[in-house]
Amino acid sequence: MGRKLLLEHINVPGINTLKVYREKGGYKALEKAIKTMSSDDLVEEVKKSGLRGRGGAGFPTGMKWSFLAKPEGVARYLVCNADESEPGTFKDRYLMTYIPHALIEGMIVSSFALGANTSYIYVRGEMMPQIRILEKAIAEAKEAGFLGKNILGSGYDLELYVQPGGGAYICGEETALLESLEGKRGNPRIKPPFPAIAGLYGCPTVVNNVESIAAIVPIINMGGDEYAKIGVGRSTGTKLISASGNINKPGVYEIELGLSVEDFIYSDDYCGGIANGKRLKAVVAGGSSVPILPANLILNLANGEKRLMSYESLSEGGFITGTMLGSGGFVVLDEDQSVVRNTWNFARFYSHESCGQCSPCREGTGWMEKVLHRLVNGKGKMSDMDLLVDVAKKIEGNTICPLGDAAAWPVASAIRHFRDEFEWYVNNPELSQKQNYGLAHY
Ligand code: L3W
Ligand code: SF4
Repeated sequence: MGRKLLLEHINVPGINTLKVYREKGGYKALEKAIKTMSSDDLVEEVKKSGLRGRGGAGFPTGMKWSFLAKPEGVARYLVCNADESEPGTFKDRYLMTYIPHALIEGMIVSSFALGANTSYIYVRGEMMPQIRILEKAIAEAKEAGFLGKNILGSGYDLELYVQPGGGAYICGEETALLESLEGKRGNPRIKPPFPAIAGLYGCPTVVNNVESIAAIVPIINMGGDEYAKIGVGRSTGTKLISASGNINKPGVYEIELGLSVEDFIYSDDYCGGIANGKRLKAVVAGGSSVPILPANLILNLANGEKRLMSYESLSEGGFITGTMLGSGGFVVLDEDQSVVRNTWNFARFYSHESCGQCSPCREGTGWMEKVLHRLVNGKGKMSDMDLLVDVAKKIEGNTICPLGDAAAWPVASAIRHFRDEFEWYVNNPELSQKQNYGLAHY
């Protein structure tokens, strides 16, 4: 088992309360930051840690913080992206439910580092229990003098608000989130300008994921250099993984980056192997927005190499053989699962969630869904696979926000790695409507 920095005390009864959280060392990072460190020291520590955004893109957090514009007399904001909606991803909800003060402490330390006096946690609208939990934790922190005016006698003031989200997946895209927070429809903005220059109400804003902000607490407690010793290469620290699908032990796990994908799937410390003794067919490693990774690119690699749970190893070979660590939504498919049906399911999701601003995404996601629908219903043609790849290529890189790419990659990669399975649906129209492809094929 690797080190636990975020979930070390997750099973301690009452860890959701301020009292128990403090007994376990909570709010020490805040005291250290506010009493002994400057804004610049804090940004430097986060840079040294090598922390990369845990929401999906993996952008270096310290670098993002250092991009924040600081014009005289203009407010700055920190906004936490808690609009967790990526299929297969439930780690932020877990953190907010069971150890909410980890996020609140991270928010206060990070707001102090960025010079923000008003900060927001934008929580997915469906997560009402988590919204209440966070509001309670904020009230406790305020009562203890960790929020509000003159925090711990430092002269620093911070108000922290929880905002329920607009109820659409696209509101998790950072600029759509800011639009929604401003009370408008959650449509993504064209970047640049990035939020670091013009974000909430046109002011400099940092948007960070829940897990990224919670990770600031151990980074300040242990120091950026120590944090950077965990992990592999440019993938430093620990990462929460939401594991689901055909595994024996679904759940949220904290891993040290650099663990092998094989160990993560088969070790009893984590997923505990494939359920019912089946064989591994494929993994979708980073929520639904990433290319699918077939078993032959995970197990028994040449020269005994290992595919690692890291930003680099999962994107090795780029779009051709790689996937992405993304948000850490790790969905495992066994030999009985149909990649074609799975791909259609994802396509349906993106077609429904496209905000419709750009034509390639609005039209392309709809067409991919329609073509995949006819394939799984035994009405597909041999030319459909090339048609799907063509549509995916026309979406990729031609849209305002990453939802377009996120819709295109799973389709294109599924056809690349599992074309025979798509062809089976065309050649077996009768069976394809009734029978699970996996069972029929293997
Ligand atoms: C200032 C520059 N800031 C980049 C900032 C930018 C953003 C961050 C990363 O997409 C991914 C997506 C999904 N000056 C900057 C700069 N920044 N250059 O860096 O930006 P970007 O555009 O690479 O990504 P993104 O828009 O944050 C996120 C993938 O995550 N994903 C989705 C997960 C969704 C959830 C959810 O449930 N809501 O987790 C999953 O894999 O496909 O690739 O802050 O401003 N020059
Ligand atoms: Fe909207 Fe899709 Fe364009 Fe993103 S890529 S702005 S979701 S239409």
